[in-house]
Amino acid sequence: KEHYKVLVLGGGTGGIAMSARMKRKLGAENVAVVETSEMHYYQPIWTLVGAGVKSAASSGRPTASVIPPGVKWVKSNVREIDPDTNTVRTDNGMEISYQYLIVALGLQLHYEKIKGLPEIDDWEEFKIGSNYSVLTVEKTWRALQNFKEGNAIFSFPNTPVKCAGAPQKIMYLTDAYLRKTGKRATANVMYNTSLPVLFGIKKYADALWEIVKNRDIQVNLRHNLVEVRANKQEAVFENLDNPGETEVFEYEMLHVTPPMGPNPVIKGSSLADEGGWLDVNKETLQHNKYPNVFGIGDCTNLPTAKTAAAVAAQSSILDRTISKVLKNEMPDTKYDGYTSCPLVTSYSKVILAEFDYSGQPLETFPIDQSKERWTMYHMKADVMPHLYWHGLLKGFWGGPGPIRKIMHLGMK
Ligand code: FAD
Ligand code: UQ1
Repeated sequence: KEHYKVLVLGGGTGGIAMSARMKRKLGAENVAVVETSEMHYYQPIWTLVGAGVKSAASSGRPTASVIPPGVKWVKSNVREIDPDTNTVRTDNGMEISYQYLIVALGLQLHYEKIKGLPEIDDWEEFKIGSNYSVLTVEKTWRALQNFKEGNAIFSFPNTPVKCAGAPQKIMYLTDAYLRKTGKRATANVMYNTSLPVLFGIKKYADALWEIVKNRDIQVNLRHNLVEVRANKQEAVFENLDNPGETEVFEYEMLHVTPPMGPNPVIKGSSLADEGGWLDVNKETLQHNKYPNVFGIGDCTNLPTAKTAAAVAAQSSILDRTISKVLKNEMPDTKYDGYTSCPLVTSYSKVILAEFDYSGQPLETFPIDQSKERWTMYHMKADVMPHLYWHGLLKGFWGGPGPIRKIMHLGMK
């Protein structure tokens, strides 16, 4: 039986960032991370992969290359967490005990909950794509290229999602692509969302409504994708305001955002809240029942939008919380719910949404970020990847809080 002072579950964004920070604090030999995947992906770039701007290959690096040197990589799946005995069991039969546990297992995609959705190998034939997985993101670009005329439909499920802007970013890119290739006049671009709003934060929603109006995009609220009849190229949406009632749309291209849910390993443990998400304190990220357990990222029940930008801000808070706990002191730094979503609205423009728990904008730059800007597109496409691989994953980037303070000096 192996034992580590700090055991990290999940080697995604939050898990690697925290492994780097814990190595710096405690030494590499005291830290282990459990992750089964050979590859680590920078998911935010998939928006641009689906639109043909970047390659899928550019989004991934070997997991071995992102685990901080000296930190132990347990290459297996977490099967069971037992916080009462401080033990984790893995699929390859290991039992690992820990003094402190950091849970960063992400969320689960549920493509299988959409009835009739074909095997991925057949998606090209049936003109389906999805930016949400590395296996399907290139199918989006194929569907875009193969588009002739008809409906381009973009779905948003009736569950919490990661990066809530992504389901519509690819729609704006599709609209732009169809204009560029002269196909827009015979295309109907349609956003069928389960939500009652276009975006959760009013300032940005107002800007987006203006854009969909100007670009002749049709928005159908409270429409939930429940079935795909691929051989007829039909998508079936449930009317959430009138359960049981469905509407069938023909499509020439369908972008699927799958239903999402909590990680099953967490859901099946005493670490979960009633919804199955990791139950953490929303200010300190310490578990609400087990004080030696901490959480970060998409797997948690933190009431903010699930993004890598949020993980960045959470990583510096959690670093500080753990420092205090190690010294038997009370955690003092408080997470404000900071999250960000670069809303790509064309091949050269981004609205940079940033907000916190209050649902109010919390913008880094002293300009109106609800305006479409080229500078923000450049940041999303060319700066963020470096900030991710060399800043966030190395434990050096803890979110833009300090930059925001400098930018707003003397302005507030
Ligand atoms: P993840 O990075 O998903 O990591 C979870 C890890 O846990 C994975 O490596 C997985 O293999 C592992 N795991 C799961 N179960 C087990 C198990 N049982 N045992 C062992 N390991 C396990 N964020 C932004 O900030 N800006 C954006 O513009 C943006 N755009 C996005 C666009 C798309 C299309 C997508 C899909 C996401 C986007 N995001 C964006 C969201 C961002 O990628 C995630 O919020 C972020 O990666 C969450 O990090 P995490 O560590 O919580 O989860
Ligand atoms: C961010 O920190 C981050 O994580 C590295 C992202 O994920 C890719 C983002 O999309 C954004 C917008 C931020 C916030 C950073 C700044 C400079 C506003």
